[in-house]
Amino acid sequence: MSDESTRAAPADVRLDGGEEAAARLRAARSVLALTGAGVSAESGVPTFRGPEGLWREFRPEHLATPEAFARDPKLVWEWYAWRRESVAACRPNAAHRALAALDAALPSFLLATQNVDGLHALAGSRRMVELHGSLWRLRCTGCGTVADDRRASFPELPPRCPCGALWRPDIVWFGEPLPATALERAFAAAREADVVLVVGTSSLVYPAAALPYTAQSAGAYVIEVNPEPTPLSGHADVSLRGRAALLLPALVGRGAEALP
Ligand code: BJW
Ligand code: ZN
Repeated sequence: MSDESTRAAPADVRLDGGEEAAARLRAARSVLALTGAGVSAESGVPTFRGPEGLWREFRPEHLATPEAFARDPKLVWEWYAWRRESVAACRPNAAHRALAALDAALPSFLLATQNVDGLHALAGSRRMVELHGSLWRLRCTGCGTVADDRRASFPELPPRCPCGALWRPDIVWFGEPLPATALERAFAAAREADVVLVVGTSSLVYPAAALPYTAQSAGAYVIEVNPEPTPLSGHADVSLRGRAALLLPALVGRGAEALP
């Protein structure tokens, strides 16, 4: 999927309420970025909620829970096989690249993503935790082996580990705990951050949604980037209304000029 329409932010792009945000980012020593499905929307990856969301067609409790997998692993795997195939054709957009540039420029930085699509890593982000797992990893329900897997298709669905038990996607479903080390790193970064960038998330799913509040309580300046208001909007120090692939390059570009 091309991102030509979003490759360059116009030089005169207006960041309503963004001057202060850019200045805070320019002055920041330690930044936490929290991203959600909206950051990949302009790469062609569907979001979960909203008019075009994945869950307009599929009920989450039918597919994204351990109970659903126990009831019908083939159905759940068909959904994931379809998503792997469609996401494999998607490429990072200007928002992913802007966050990779911040990673490269700042002394202290962490990207905590809720996304499972792998596009941040493809864009070059390095200091990153995947809070909800990855579409590109499998976990054995028997022996617990975790394996990277980018196969375009599987010989049979549901796929099986060499030990004979079923593979499941290494993704955090509702009611399951988030990976402990990733979560600890994210909350530690939230407590240390001068600035938190919250991009493309509905801020509904916990515990990830708690990160900006933790950071703000510890003194951080919170910048939200989202075309729609969310439950965080009234609490963020500034809420920039617009598409991530347009606003982030402008915000980070201005901030990046003076970064050490
Ligand atoms: C753009 C844009 C553009 C569009 N540019 N923006 C407290 C209160 C109530 C409930 C709970 C609570 N704490 C925990 C819970 C339960 C639950 C939860 O949060 N439920 C809420 C929904 C109420 N949480 C959990 O169950 C978590 N586990 C847990 O808490 O475990 C506790 C435990 C401890 C110890 C032992 C056992 C248990 C797990 C949560 C797992 C979330 N997993 C999912 C799906 C996985 C399936 C899959 O991917 O295959 O992860 S849910 C789904 O939502 C996915 C996402 O990562 C996550 C967040 O969604 P996101 O990214 O915000 O996407 P959208 O679609 O919601 O929003 C997109 C946004 O982008 C919108 O705002 C658009 O406007 C915007 N946008 N275009 C910028 N171009
Ligand atoms: Zn196994």
